[in-house]
Amino acid sequence: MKAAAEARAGAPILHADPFTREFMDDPYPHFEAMREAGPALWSPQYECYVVARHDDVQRVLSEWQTFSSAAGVGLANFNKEKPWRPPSIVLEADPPLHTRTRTVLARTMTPGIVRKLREQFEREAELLVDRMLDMGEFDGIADFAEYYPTKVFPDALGLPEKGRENLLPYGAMVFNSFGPQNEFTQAAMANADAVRGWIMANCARAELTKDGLGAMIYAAVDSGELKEDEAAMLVRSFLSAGVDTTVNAFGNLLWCLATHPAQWKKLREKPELARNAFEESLRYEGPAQAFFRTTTKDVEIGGVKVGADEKICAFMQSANRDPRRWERADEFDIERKVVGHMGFGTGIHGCVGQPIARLEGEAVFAAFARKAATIELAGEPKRQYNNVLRAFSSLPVRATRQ
Ligand code: OVV
Repeated sequence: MKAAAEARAGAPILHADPFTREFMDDPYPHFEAMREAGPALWSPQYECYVVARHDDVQRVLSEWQTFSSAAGVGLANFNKEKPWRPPSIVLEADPPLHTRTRTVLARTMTPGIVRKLREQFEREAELLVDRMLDMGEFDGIADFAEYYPTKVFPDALGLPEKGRENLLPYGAMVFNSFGPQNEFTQAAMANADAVRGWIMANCARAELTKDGLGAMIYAAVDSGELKEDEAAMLVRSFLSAGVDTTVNAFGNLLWCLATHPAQWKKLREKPELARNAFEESLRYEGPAQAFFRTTTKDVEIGGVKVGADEKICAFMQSANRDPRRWERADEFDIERKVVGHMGFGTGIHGCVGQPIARLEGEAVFAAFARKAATIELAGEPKRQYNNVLRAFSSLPVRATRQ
């Protein structure tokens, strides 16, 4: 205990509270101050370390032997606190368990499978964009961003139609719970039992279609790679990680385009830039702000000595704006070489669903680029406060046809 206190004293103090409205309204000056203060900061409020520079975030997310996920990837340390739900067997796990479960998940998202999904995803994207252009004025969140990832992705999984309105509340529970138990987490947990009940019930083999990605997970039970209850947990991972993230990626990119007319013009002229525009939005205004790790041993981060069993918050969205890594870090540029962004994380836990996320983003925003002439804000966007997701609750947009 004493050693830990001394080690902590070596790190600059983080005074800002990342889990407040004030911080979330404009996190970027805070990120800059965090990066400037040093490679690893200590938050006395949350009793955790914070890394905010690109190189340090990349290192913490890459060295899984030292920076473990098994004690949870939120602020809560599962070595000391009971998790609010049974831990994810892929996200909140280290090798060898993680290797086995991730292998099964990755098999459902190979290039061959993505190719088969493409036609359906593109058809739905056209319908969605046509509907928005018919409306002329629409809410970029309720009408647009929330629609598609709660439709095509669950369809691809083979999830029943009934009850899908539980997906977004569950996402809010999951992502807020990675932060402290503050007002945002408490609000998200208001209807926790009913939401959780629906999620778990619909992860069962009997509820899923025979031809979806969910059924592929259960095929790994039949081949002896997973137990039946592990398959349900991996379907739960799809539902936890695959909906709220893409919803807010869509909302954030729509906001980027509505507020950066020169970039919108470029995209309109070259709809084939949609894939890179989506990628750049994950750098510039990514939905997933941060994940935590837990140290497995004493370690040094840029001269700061960190003890074992300490929580470290890796601020991915700060890494994405670090001028040490990016030229014109605070400019949204859809033609930028954006490889190396932390929007999907990195390392063994880097987003396993990214092929599907990219397919969704490309399908929808290429359709927008082909069909729309103008796109602009029609009112003040409102922020959705979430401990980990950067999100809007409402985004009034006006768009006209080409
Ligand atoms: C990446 C991510 C976010 C949230 C939940 C999960 C994964 C999960 O595996 O449950």
